[in-house]
Amino acid sequence: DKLGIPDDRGYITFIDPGRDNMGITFKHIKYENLFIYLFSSFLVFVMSNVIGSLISAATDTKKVRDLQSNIISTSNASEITTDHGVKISDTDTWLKVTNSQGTGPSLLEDQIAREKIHRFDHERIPERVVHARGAGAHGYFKVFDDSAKKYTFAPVLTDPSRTTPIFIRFSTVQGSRGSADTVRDVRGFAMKFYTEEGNWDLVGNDIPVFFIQDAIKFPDIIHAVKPEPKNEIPQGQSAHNNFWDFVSLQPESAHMVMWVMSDRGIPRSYRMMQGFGVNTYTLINEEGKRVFVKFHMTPELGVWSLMWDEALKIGGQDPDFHRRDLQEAIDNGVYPKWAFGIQVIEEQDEHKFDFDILDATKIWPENLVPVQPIGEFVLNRMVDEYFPEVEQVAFCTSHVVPGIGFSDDPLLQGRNFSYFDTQITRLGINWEQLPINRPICPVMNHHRDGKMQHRITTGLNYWPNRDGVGHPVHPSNGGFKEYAQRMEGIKQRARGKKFQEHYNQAQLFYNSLSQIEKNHLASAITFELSHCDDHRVYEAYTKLLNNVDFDLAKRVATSVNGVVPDKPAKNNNDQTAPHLSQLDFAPKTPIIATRRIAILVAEGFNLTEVLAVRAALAAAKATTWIIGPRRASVQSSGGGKGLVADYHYEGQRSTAFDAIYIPSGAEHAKSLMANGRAIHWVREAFGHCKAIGAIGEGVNFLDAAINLPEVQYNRSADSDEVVSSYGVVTVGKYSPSSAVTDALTITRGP
Ligand code: HDE
Repeated sequence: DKLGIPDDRGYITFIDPGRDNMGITFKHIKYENLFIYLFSSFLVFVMSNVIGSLISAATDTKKVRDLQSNIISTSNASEITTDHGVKISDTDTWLKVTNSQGTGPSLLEDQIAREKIHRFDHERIPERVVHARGAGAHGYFKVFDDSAKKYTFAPVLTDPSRTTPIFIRFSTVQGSRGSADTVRDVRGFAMKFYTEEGNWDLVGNDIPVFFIQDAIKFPDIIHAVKPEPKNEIPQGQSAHNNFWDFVSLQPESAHMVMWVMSDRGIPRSYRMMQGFGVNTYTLINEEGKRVFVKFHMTPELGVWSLMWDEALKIGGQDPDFHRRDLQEAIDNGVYPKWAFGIQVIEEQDEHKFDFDILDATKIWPENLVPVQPIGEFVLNRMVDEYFPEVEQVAFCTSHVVPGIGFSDDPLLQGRNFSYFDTQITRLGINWEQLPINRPICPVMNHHRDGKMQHRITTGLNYWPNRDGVGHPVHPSNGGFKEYAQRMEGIKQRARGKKFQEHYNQAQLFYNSLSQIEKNHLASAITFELSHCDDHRVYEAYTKLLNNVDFDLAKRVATSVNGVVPDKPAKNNNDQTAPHLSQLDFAPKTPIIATRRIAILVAEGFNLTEVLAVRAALAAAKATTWIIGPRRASVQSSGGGKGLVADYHYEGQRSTAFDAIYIPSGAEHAKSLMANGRAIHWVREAFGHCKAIGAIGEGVNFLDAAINLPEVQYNRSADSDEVVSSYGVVTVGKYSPSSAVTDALTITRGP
């Protein structure tokens, strides 16, 4: 009723159509500023369209264009045919010999029905032996400058004029293809760079170390963690006897176990995870000099995790939580972004450290070897079809490009054999010809035939040949050349001397965590060992834990009937290192972009206020969802038309959201108070440490639901002062002042 009429303070409210994808925004600004506002809106409109077209240019990478030639749309070819191209007149009825009733035996002669069933029977391929469940997206990679030139001549890492198309597949390790996303596990972070010099696969994880030092142990650790062989239980979990049995007998896993049991094991989003190449690789520069390198990916949004209780619940409520989250962010144009960094150790410094730099159970602490940011990458395009892209993408650690090489890291050496091999079982020998895997640069060689050969190559198929075709390329013209490494040694099965020490860095990691993270870690190990019923297992692990930390071991052992130590098994020298605690990654200015905010409403809520808060949140690129008593129109105060709820209270749980906002409105607050599910909504969110905001009568509801004396509220109906305690932000009266909207756009804390 006040639209377009300046109020007594000279403010005017008007509808601003289409500034964002919510369609309508209410604006409330000073009358005399109206012209400036509209002019600036026009500029924003023009600029966003210019930026929009630049973004779509970046989405359209050379790899995306390459894939287009394989895309067939069902919408522009509406007629159905057999695989051999004959049009089909009936897809619903098998050819039969019918009696007078129209029934009778089906005929094998029906080649159309046979083809349909055959094709269906063979739709599945073996899932990955590990990392079976995953999600993937396209994007691009760019370096900031040529600062890495002193280490490598690889243009992908040194040429700032290049935009390299990438594809990333995130995954869990233990569960099968249909398992839940939010289980406690390591996450795969596998990157394919489609460079002009060939594909470079950086197959990493969200944790910088690994369970084992030597690749020959991989089948053992995986057999131990996977569901137990006798009954295929448990799915998507390491909380069972066999896993803890193995790690108690394999102390080199102690460091990695600390990481997986920390909050890193239950990320909030793939977009909020660090990535690590884990293994030690090498870089070679134009002078032929070699350095050791580790690769780091650091998310712009910070490194955030779920609470364990949330993770458990989401596992049932939305098993696709992380997959959906990636899709939602990309669909909303808030593209996930990471900085790309390298840690470098000169060859002559290889033995300078008290750990072996080739041991994948060790990090290179950043106080000793800082990460140098050299570039960034963005994911900006979801796949067109899951199977041909995410399921058929195949990574190989052995795929490097000139300027990048391997090291003698014994885990990497074994991986370099395993990945190619496993793709043959999964996809067949010609897997590199699949659209998602084929390089964007020319491929030419004398490999031939094999199942599902797609190329038709004319000419000679061996080298040397009389035509001189398909010839090797000199390194000065881009031919791959291995680094000439001096070698001398004894052939034996052995591990390096420094590979024998297993607890220093497990301790370093634990020491570097905040108290909250330590508590979570202790609870996680307690949960896991509580699920082991063989006393030999939980006794052995609690005993081992005392080598990491005395207090931790005591705490866990007491809870799980383990071996409670009376003194530390190993001195704790209290050493810490930067960037091991997730808190070190919190963005300096909190970012609310892509966070999901639930607006809890009942009949009689304050619409103007909800629209204003919603617009403020949308401007900060958060998404808002109306949760109401029914998924239909919910009236606003004074019987207004209100809004259509996105979900019924029962249709979504608080676990799917990062924060909740409860608007004012007397009737609405009363109804919420009388609704057990609504009360559960905010209690659960509070228990999960989420930000909760309330205004006016919404505060009364909040107070009734979270009846804790420690939480302070602003209940004063005429005060717009923001009171914030325990993540609960309240204000008596809504005003369009920035303090209120700023307060409501806080992200949740750690
Ligand atoms: Fe893997 N790993 N791995 N792995 N790994 C596979 O390859 C293997 C290891 C990682 O999204 C398999 O294509 C061995 C470390 C990711 O498609 C297989 C060893 C790291 C993915 C394989 C390791 C990883 C895989 C199964 C011990 C972090 C998923 C399917 C030496 C740096 C890639 C496949 C995707 C997948 C073998 C250890 C990461 C069997 C032998 C360490 C992200 O080849």
